[in-house]
Amino acid sequence: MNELMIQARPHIFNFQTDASALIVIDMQRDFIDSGGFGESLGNDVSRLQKIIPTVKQLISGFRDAGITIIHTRECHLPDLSDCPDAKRYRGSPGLRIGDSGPMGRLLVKGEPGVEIIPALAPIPGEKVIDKPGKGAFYQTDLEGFLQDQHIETLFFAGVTTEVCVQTTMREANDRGYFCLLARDATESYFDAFKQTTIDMIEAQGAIVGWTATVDDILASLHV
Ligand code: TIU
Repeated sequence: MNELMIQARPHIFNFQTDASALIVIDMQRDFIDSGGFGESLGNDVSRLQKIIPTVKQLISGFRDAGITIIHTRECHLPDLSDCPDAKRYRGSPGLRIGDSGPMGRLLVKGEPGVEIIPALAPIPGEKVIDKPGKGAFYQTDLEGFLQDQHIETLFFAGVTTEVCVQTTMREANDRGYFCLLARDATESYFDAFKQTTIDMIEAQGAIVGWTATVDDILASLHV
């Protein structure tokens, strides 16, 4: 497979499609729709809805190019045995993880709020990783899956930029993966946090990884 090239920041990013995967982080109703976990924390969830079209475009392009796609969902077992008190009793949200809201129990596996939004739903064959942490490597089979598939390069999209996306990207970077964040396919509840996260990732010669626009990523794939 030929090496492809993206006009990325802070400099050009090279990758091979057969050694790459796209990880779409937590595009779940609980973060994006009204009445879920994100809103219970006091956030304006409509902010995250802006990126749905670009994430969709990115997923379609990767599907067309035959590149591995992985979706993650932040969620817990119904008995909350994988949700430490330090997470559940953080702050003073309107509803806590495990409490019942309009989309079922917040961040509990099997409940409607945990589902990925219909516009970005996985298709058969795409891996879905349920994760109890902010990072997708913590207490999941992600690392083994990537090793089995001989993946070296990870593309990232999803929410929120500075929480689950950045945590997962840092975990991946430490494990030796080349990481690129699609800057217009990620969003935060806070403008400044999104921008600062992108700046941090790119700084010091791509200390955590590279960033690029969805158009530039897809241009490299000729899709
Ligand atoms: N998926 C993810 O980022 N989980 C969060 O809790 N994010 C917040 O910004 N709260």
